[in-house]
Amino acid sequence: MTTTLKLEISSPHRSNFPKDFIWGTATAAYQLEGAALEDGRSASIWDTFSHTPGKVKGGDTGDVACDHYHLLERDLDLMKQFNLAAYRFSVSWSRILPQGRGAVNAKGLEFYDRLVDGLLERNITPWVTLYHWDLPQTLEDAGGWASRDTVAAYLEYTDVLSKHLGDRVKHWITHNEPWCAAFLGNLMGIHAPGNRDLKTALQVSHHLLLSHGLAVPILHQNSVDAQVGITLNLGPTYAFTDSSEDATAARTSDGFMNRWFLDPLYGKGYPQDMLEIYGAASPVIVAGDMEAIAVETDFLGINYYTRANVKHKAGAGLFESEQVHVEGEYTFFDWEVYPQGLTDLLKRVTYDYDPPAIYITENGATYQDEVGEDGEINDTSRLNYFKLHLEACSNSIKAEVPLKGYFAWSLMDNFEWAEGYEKRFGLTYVDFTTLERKMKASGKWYSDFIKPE
Ligand code: IFM
Repeated sequence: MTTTLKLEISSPHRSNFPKDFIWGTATAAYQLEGAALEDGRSASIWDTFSHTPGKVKGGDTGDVACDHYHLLERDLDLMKQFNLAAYRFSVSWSRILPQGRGAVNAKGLEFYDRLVDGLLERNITPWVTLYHWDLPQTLEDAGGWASRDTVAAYLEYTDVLSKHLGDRVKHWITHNEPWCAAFLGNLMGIHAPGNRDLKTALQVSHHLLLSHGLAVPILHQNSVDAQVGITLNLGPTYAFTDSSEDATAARTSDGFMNRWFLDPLYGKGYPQDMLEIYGAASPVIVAGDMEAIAVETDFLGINYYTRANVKHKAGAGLFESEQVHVEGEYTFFDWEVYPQGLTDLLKRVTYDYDPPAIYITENGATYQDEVGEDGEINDTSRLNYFKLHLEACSNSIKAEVPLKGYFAWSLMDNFEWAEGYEKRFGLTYVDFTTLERKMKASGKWYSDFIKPE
C-alpha cells in the first residue's frame, strides 16, 4: 500500500548546504551481507537469535540478506549511480576474528579490502562502523558485553581491523546505537542476545561506552589523520502537557534515551537522576572508566528517526510514565514523522555538549512499497520524509549547528532485525526472491539532489 504524507512539504535547497557537506547512505553488515557462514565467518549473536523460533517476524534470518557479499561489484556500481560522496557500512567482527579474538581470518579481511578499494576507485569515501550489534557468539557464550573481558576483545578487534584498513579508511565509528545494543538486547529482549534484565543492560551500556573510549586512541594510532566518533540514536522527548509531572516524565525519558550516553561521552558522568532511579542496578564502574569514556572525539554521529511524547502515569514501570500516540503522520513502523524534532535535537546537542562536528549517520523511513505495473516504485511518502528532514537539517545549519554531513538509511532494503524483511527502509527496492535491485523514486530524487554541482 502506498501512502502519501499529508504534512506540508517544503523542499530543501541544495544551496543551503555547504559545498563540502558530505552526502552518503548507510548500511550494516548483518542486515546486508548474507554469506553467513562462508569463508570462515563464524556465528554472531544475531545468527543465533534469528535462528531461534519466535524471535524474528516470519522466521527471517540474515543468512542471505541482500547477498551483498557476492554482489559486491554490482552494489559498488549502484553506489556510484547514487552519486555518493561517502558510504557508511559496518564490519562483521566474526568475519575478521571468528573466535572473537586470536586467529585472524584472512578471507574476512579480503572482503573488506575489496569493498574499501572498490569505493576508493569510485571516489566514494568509506566510513566504517566497527560494531553494529553482531557480537561473535563465542564472546556471548563467555559473558557477552556484560563481561569486562569483551571490552578487551573489542580492542583487539579494533586494533586488527584498523591496522589493516587504516591506510585507506580515515573515518571510523566505534559503535552504532549503544542504546539499542544495551536496552533492546538486554532489557527488553527484543534484539539479540535477548536478555531481560536491567542490571545486565546497564552494565552492557557501560562496557560499550568504555570500549568506545579505549578504542579511540587505537584508531588514531593505526589510522593517521583519521576522524573518529561514535553514533547514538537520539530522540527528543516532549512532555505531553505543561504539568510538572509530565515535565519530570519527559526528563526521565530523556535521561534513559539520550543523557545516559551523551553525558558520560562529554565528561559529565552518568546523570545523577538516572543513577538514583536505577539504584542497585547501576553499573559497576572501575576507577578511570569515566575519564576513558570522555575521550575527545572528532565528531558525534546522530541517528534520528522520530521523537517521543511522554506523560506521567503513576505505577507505570520504573519511570512511571508512558508514551503518548499523538495525532500526526506515522510510518509503517508507527514512528511519528516529526522533522522539527531533528532541528530541536541538533540545536540542543550543540548547546549542551558542543561537539566539534555532527553527522546525521542515519535518517529514513519504512513504508509499504508497491512495485507498479511499469516496474517503478513510487514511494512518495519516503521521498517526502527525506525532503522534510533535509529541510530540518538546513534549518539547523542556519542556526549554527556544526552539521557536516548526512547519510540516508538505507542504500537498499535489508534485514530489519526483529522485523525481518517486512520493513523496508531502502532507497533501492530489493526483491528478496531474485535479489534484483531497483532504485525507488526516493532514491532517484536523492541521487539527483546530492549530485556534485
Ligand atoms: O535498521 C536500523 C539500523 O540498523 C539501526 N538504526 C535504525 C535502523 C532502522 O530501524
